[in-house]
Amino acid sequence: MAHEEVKVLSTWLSMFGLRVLIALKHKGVQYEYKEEDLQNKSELLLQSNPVHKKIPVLIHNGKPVCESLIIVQYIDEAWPSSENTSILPKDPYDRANARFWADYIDKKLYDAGSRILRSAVAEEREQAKKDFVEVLETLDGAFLTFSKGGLYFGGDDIGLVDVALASFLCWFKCYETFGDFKIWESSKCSRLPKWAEDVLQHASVKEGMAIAHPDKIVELVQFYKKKLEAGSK
Ligand SMILES: N[C@@H](CCC(=O)N[C@@H](CS)C(=O)NCC(=O)O)C(=O)O
Ligand SMILES: *[C@@H]1O[C@H](CO)[C@@H](O)[C@H](O)[C@H]1NC(C)=O
Ligand SMILES: *[C@@H]1O[C@H](CO)[C@@H](O)[C@H](O)[C@H]1NC(C)=O
Repeated sequence: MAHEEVKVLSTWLSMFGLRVLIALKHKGVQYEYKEEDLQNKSELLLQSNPVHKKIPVLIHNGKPVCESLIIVQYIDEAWPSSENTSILPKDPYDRANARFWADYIDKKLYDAGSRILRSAVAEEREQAKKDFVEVLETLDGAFLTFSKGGLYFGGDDIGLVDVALASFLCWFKCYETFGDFKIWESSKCSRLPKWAEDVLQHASVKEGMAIAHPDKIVELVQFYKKKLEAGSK
């Protein structure tokens, strides 16, 4: 194959950025990783994603692709490689379902998680925790139909929903620390806790997420919360 240039603009703790790294690892694609400072975005980021000015951005042979789920699907199509590393299922109906649940995660889980970290009012925080757990319980229900007896949403190997959700796992410690609760113990999830253990052991996930240590995320969020509190006094 001709020389390929693959760049990823991201930040180490972004659940959206981590999805892109997991997908690239899964496909065995070599890439250059560029850590962005979101307080001081690079010219390359502003040019590559002029609409949202957000990470992650994948730049493939000079052409930028934005929005994490779109990037993951692009990677799946641009590097079809072996059938076994396909991120989207073959069947159109299965593909539609995978996209539905990945979209559900984006619409519901990120928001509830952010509210756990941000809300200063106890009642709001409790509601956020409840919402967060409910989203996981809904996904837990979807798992059985999805996994067809396999370890992952994708069945015997990871698929789009696994990639979309696994990247959140490195934030769970943070949600638990600042929400003062245990996520799985507060939920009625029967299958997802085991899924979480298994997916974190999956080589592509493990390698893709190696830069995002849960303890470092807790430390950083602590730092920003203190700064915000100091600023509001
Ligand atoms: N829907 C986007 C979300 C990306 C996103 O929220 N990126 C954040 C970091 S996690 C960002 O770049 N924020 C910078 C800003 O908003 O200025 C995706 O899936 O890629
Ligand atoms: C912002 O980034 C540029 C290069 O990307 C660097 O030269 C500059 O010092 C940075 N500014 C701050 C305030 O960090
Ligand atoms: C794909 O998976 C099948 C069944 O799990 C296996 O027999 C085959 O060797 C795999 N192919 C590749 C290229 O990994």
